Parts: sequence; structure tokens; C-alpha cells
Amino acid sequence: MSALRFILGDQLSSGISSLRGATPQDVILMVEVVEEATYVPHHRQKLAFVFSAMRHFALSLRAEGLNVDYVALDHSANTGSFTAELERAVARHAPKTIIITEASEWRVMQMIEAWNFPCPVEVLQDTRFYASQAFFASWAKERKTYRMEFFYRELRRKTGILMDGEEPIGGQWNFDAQNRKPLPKSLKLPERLRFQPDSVTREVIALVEARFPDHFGTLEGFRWGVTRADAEQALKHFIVDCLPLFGDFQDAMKQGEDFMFHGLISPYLNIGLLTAREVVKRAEAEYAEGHAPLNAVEGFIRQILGWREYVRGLYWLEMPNYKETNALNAGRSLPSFYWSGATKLNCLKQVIDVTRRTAYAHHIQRLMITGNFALLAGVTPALIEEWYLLVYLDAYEWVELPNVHGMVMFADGGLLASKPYAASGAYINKMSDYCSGCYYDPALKTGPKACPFNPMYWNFLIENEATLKGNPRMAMPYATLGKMTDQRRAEITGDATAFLQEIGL
Ligand code: FAD
Ligand code: DLZ
Ligand code: SF4
Repeated sequence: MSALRFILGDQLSSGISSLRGATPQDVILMVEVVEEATYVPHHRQKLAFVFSAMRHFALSLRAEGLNVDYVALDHSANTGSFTAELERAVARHAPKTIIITEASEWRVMQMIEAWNFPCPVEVLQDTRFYASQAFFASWAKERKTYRMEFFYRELRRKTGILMDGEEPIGGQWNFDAQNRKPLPKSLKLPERLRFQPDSVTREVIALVEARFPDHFGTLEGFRWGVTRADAEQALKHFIVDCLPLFGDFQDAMKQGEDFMFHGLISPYLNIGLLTAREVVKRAEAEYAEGHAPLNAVEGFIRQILGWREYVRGLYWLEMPNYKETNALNAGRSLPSFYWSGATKLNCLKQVIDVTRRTAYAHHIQRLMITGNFALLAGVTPALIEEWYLLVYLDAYEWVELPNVHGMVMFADGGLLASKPYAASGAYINKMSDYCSGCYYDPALKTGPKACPFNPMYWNFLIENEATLKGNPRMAMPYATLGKMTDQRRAEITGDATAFLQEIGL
């Protein structure tokens, strides 16, 4: 046998570098291992999604005439780890060489670097991203602080996406000012394409149900696609039915509407069933053909060409130290309602509920509800990071960690974002209809019915005054805080502390 090509569960792309030049004489190794299922106890839909997508991908490779050695989770000899399964496979096949595409996560890359086999191990670059790790590092070297917006512009120039020569199409790089509309009550939302589980997925659901009964989340509502064809259909549906209004209502939240105009494509992108290039090209073509406005298309492309590439670059540049910082010295525990959803705060209850049912929540729910609350409450970064890593279908450390550690918790002291995304109840009331069904009142600043985000917001500013007051982007809130009397400050601290005690923090 010539080569053993090891494909990991988030490398399910026919164009992945480790499959280039594969012949029927090679063996393609894929393994379901308990170690990956439990390094954090993933949402049960995530386990079903990854295992089912892996099994379908193996079938598609076999249909192309390739020789796949697939070790299922319940195989009697399965040792449960990548390294030990590779050792067994090397003993079975005696390859001349082992080929693997670099792992997306630092944790797994450490394992790969420790491999010691009788044959050489070739670790290839993951070419599915626009920016290589080296490209990001050279961009970052020139700067004291990194900002997504400038990296995004650099990639726009480099790729020519949404460019008219040297200038951005439409004369502006960013159309976010048009993208912050609350949802009008009368607007009809698109019916979202979901997928019924086929026999492979049903088998995997039964396996996950039996093996991981204590993991977070339900399996009943599993409606994710698991094949390349499903992912293509999901992308087409988004582009045609949702993209034109994606920009306008990108930041809106509505009770009972889980998905609105969002892409629902991150799970497919992150395991390789879609590539960033095809998604971006598809969106760009919609603008060129006059089917979607520029604010929507630019806003959507910025999420992928901008944010997705930026967080990956930052992760690889800064790991492993990135994870260890705690710039705001946050040290409280994670409220138990993050697991149960049992809380009187309706916004949190709704977002935790959709997360439990679907393993998904859209960006503003993650950032401004569960994230904002954890920031204001001063939850220990590692605790909230673990929560995000295990509850979402699209969660892999390379993308989860910068979003939570940097964007939400400001634990990196401003490496990723220029200021913390802290907000009071007024913002949530403006961007959602959650408050109308809530026990609390977002307009009240004090008293038992006051929205807890209100005292917590000001208490957050008080607790972090020494660190944040000098930040120019925090000048306005600190100016307002500066005008408050000592008595008002003491009242805020008292209300916030009482609330935090009430929820066990
Ligand atoms: P859309 O709103 O339709 O956006 C389109 C695409 O842009 C997404 O599919 C995604 O690939 C990309 N994207 C958008 N925002 C970001 C971002 N901030 N970082 C990276 N890519 C982005 N995304 C993940 O893929 N995995 C995670 O584990 C993850 N954790 C997050 C945790 C927090 C606290 C926050 C605030 C954001 C997180 N995100 C994560 C980013 C974003 O919330 C999700 O990518 C998005 O909700 C996925 O749904 P969608 O496909 O409908 O996105
Ligand atoms: C997320 C995941 C899970 C739950 N299980 C597996 C698995 O059994 N086998 C596998 O190859 N990949 C799995 N994955 C995805 C991996 O965690 C992911 O490929 C690595 O973390 C990349 O660094
Ligand atoms: Fe959330 Fe406060 Fe609104 Fe209730 S009143 S839904 S707690 S923002």
C-alpha cells in the first residue's frame, strides 16, 4: 500500500489537501472516537451531525472508487483516540507514508506533532481558507492592535471580491449603518429549509442516544443536512430566499423565530461540506446579477471573508497563550440556568431554549444575550468558553474561542475587539420582542421588577473602571457614570449584587 490518508471529522471536503492525488491503492482512514465526542460533552445533535456527515462522506469516497477504512464508534476494537486508532491502522496497512491536512484546533495539532511512526507523516496546509496562517502572521506583524475591518479590506484587495479596481464596489467598505433594523411586526419571514433524517442519520441518532444520554440538548428535532448535496441545497435556499433581507435584519431577534434571515451554513462550512470560496462567490454573483442589494451581500461576505478568516488567523497566531488571559479578572461561576433554561429573564430563556432544541442560535443571540449576560455578570472566561464550545453545532475551538474570549468576554484585553460589547436592557428591547413577554421591565432601572441587565450594566462599568475608563470607545458611558452620585452608584452595586446572589453567583 502506498499512502494512508487520515481525514478528520471537520475535513469532509472532496478538495481537501490530504485527498489530492489519492488513488485506489491508498487507504483513506476515518475514525469515530470517544475522545473527540467527550473532550467537552458536546450537544447531542452535534455528535449526530458529525458522525452522520462522516459516514456519508465515506460512502461518497467509496462511490468514487477510493478505499476507505472506516472505524465506527461501536466497533469492538475501537480504542477511542485519534493516535491509538492511527497506530492500529498503521499496523493493519503498513503504509509508506501518512498524509493528513493540518488540524483546525491547537489541541489536535499537538497530538499530530507528537506522532512517531515508522513511516513519514506529511502534514499539509488547509487550503480551504482564504488566508493562510503565514499570511495572517505577516499582516499582524506590522500592527500593535489587530482589527477585523482592516484585515477584511486587505483580503478584499487581495481577492478582488466586491472590488471595482482599487476601490470597494459602492464606494464604501462597510454598509453596517443600514444593517441594524428592528423587525417590523408585519414582515413575513421565509420558511426555512430543514432536512428529515435518513436511515444513516437515524442509526447515528440511536447510537448517540444510547452512548451519550447525559450530554446537553435534545435529539428529537434533528433537522440538519448531513451530505454535500444537502449543504448545497441549504446554501441555494439561503441565497434565493433570505440573502436579500439578511443585511437589514441581521441584528434583530424575534421570539419563536429561530432562524429568520440567517445563513444556517456555519455547521456545513466548519466541517467542509461547503467551502468559504463557493459561498462568497455565490453571494457576490447575486449582487452582480441584481438579485440582492449591496448592504446585504457586503454584510454577509464580511462575516465570512472578514470575521471567519480573522478569528482563525488570530487563534493560530496567539495560541496557546490566548486562552489563559483574563483581562477583566472575571471570576464568577456560570449560572445553572445556562444548562436548564429555567430563568425569569425571558431573553435568556428563549436563547437557551433554541440552543437546546437546535444546537444553533444566531450571532446576536450569542453575542448580546448569553454573551452579554456572562460579560456583565463577570463569569470566569473558561467556564463560558466551555459552554459555547459544547452547545453549538458549529463550535470548534478555532472559531469559538476568539468569539467568546475576545469578542464577548474582552478577556484578551482588546486584542480582537476595541471595546466590550456590553449593553443594558434598552438594547435588547430595541432589537427584540423578548421584553414584552418578560417578568422584568427593561424601562425600570431599580426595584424588584427592573430588568437585571440595567443594574448589571452599570455595575460592570463600576467593577471594571480601572481597566476600561481610559478606553476612548467607552468615553460616553463613563461620562454618564461620572455624573452619578455616590448614592446612585451604591444603589446600582447593591441591586446588581443582590441579583447575582439570587442566581447563585
Ligand atoms: P450568518 O449570520 O448567516 O453568517 C454567515 C456566516 O458568516 C456564518 O455561517 C459563519 O461562517 C460566518 N460568521 C459570522 N460571524 C462570524 C464570527 N463572528 N466568527 C466567525 N465566523 C462568523 N461561529 C462558528 O462558526 N462557530 C462557533 O463556535 C461560534 N461561536 C460563537 C460564539 C459567540 C459568543 C459569538 C458571538 C459568535 C460565535 N460564532 C461562531 C459566530 C456566529 O455567531 C456564527 O458563525 C453564526 O451564528 C452561524 O450562523 P449562520 O450560518 O446562520 O450565520
Ligand atoms: C467534533 C468531532 C466529533 C464529535 N467526533 C469526531 C470523531 O469521532 N472523529 C473525527 O475524526 N472527528 C470528530 N470530530 C471533529 C474533530 O473534533 C475535529 O476534526 C478536530 O477537532 C479538528 O481539530
Ligand atoms: Fe431580557 Fe430584561 Fe428584556 Fe427581560 S426585560 S427580556 S431580562 S432584556
